[in-house]
Amino acid sequence: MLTKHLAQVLDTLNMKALLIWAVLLNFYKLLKTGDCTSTHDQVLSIQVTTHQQADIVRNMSSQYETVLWSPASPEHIRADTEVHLFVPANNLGTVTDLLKTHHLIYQVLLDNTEELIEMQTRNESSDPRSSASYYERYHSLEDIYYWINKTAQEHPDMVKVILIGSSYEKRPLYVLKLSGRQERAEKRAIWIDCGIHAREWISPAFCLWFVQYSLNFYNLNNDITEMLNSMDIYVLPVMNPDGYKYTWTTNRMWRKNRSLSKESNCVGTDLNRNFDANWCTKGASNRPCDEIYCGQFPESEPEAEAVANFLRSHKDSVKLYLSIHSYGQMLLFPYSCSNEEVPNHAELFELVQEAAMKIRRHYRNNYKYGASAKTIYLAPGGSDDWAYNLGIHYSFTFELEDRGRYGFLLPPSFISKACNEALLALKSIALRVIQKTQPQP
Ligand code: 9B3
Ligand code: ZN
Ligand code: ZN
Repeated sequence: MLTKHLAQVLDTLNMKALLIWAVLLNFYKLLKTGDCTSTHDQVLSIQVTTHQQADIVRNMSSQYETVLWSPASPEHIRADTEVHLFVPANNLGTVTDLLKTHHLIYQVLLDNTEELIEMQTRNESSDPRSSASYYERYHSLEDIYYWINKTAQEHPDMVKVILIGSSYEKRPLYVLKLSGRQERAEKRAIWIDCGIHAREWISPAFCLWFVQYSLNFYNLNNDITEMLNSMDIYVLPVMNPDGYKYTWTTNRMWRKNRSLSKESNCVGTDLNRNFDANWCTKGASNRPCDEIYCGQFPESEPEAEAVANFLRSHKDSVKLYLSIHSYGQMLLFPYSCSNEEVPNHAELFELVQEAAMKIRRHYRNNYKYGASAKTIYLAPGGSDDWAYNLGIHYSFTFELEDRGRYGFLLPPSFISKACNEALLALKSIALRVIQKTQPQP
């Protein structure tokens, strides 16, 4: 009897303790995540409606310690633009106060980017509990170099590694040359580059995905078999190794390469503004501190020069040029550097339209498509425009997933869908280009 009573008393005490504990815990959570006291770096989506608001957000993005995610540069912020802005925790109060003062509508797109970054870099060294394959994870630069070597060793009949140059910090730029087992006299070729921009991690992931798919499904999938039998495929998995490395070690939001400027303390040139296509005109910047800095002169950067040299020496065989970026879900073609239409605009438009339609059907996902200048923004110095002017008249830039939900911090679980979509578009375009460029007997 006594023991029963005692047990009841103890029980109520326990309940009370639990209650107090729960209240304290919630209070603590509130403190940690409360609107104005977030302890996390965030990404805000800001709705810019008027010209004055555009001026404010443009200034804000350059004045405070923030990183513009979309558009790539403040000058592209106009009335009626959706702006994605990364704001470090220590600037969040100031930035959101300013937005509120100017009646700018915003929402928190990502309220804890550190957690997402942790997700992207976790199970790097094959976590045995993870069911995701090697290709459904992001990889460090060292891992990718190791993978290049191993892939070539395991498929000596189909893969050759070509060193095309080195980066500013003297890292090697390796291209994988994929070839089918059928010998043909004059082999045409496809060029694919990934990782021009350091923070666009899905891009190198796609290059790895594509190589793996090609090797596994050669002689099993008709499309890839036909592609590899008629074309050699050159794949550059990371055009900007220094920048990519930097995003893994120091700053996840880095875009440019890592070259030191002579005129200022700022680091990095935008490699996709460094090619010789209306170089450094409107849509690029001559200020070394800007995200879209065009560099000292066209091909001033060793990474851009290496790619340009390789393509110049292979320009007769390369029929299709493809550059992989993120994010935004777009299939783009030249020009970006001019509002002018290229001579085969209609033909290129049909190719991306068909590819986008296939993505819509298979994956229920919408991709925008069209000439870059009209679809994304006017921007000179891009690799696709340069390749086009070199004579590679099937030249494209893909912007992979997503549309801004996660942006550059796309979780690993989305890699397979993003890559399969791009693969479908690539196959669709490549097979058409093979038909169109059939050598005349
Ligand atoms: C930019 C240019 Cl200059 C081009 N020729 N093609 C595509 C783009 C868009 C990418 C960029 O460099 O800003 C998007 Se990340
Ligand atoms: Zn945090
Ligand atoms: Zn990019």
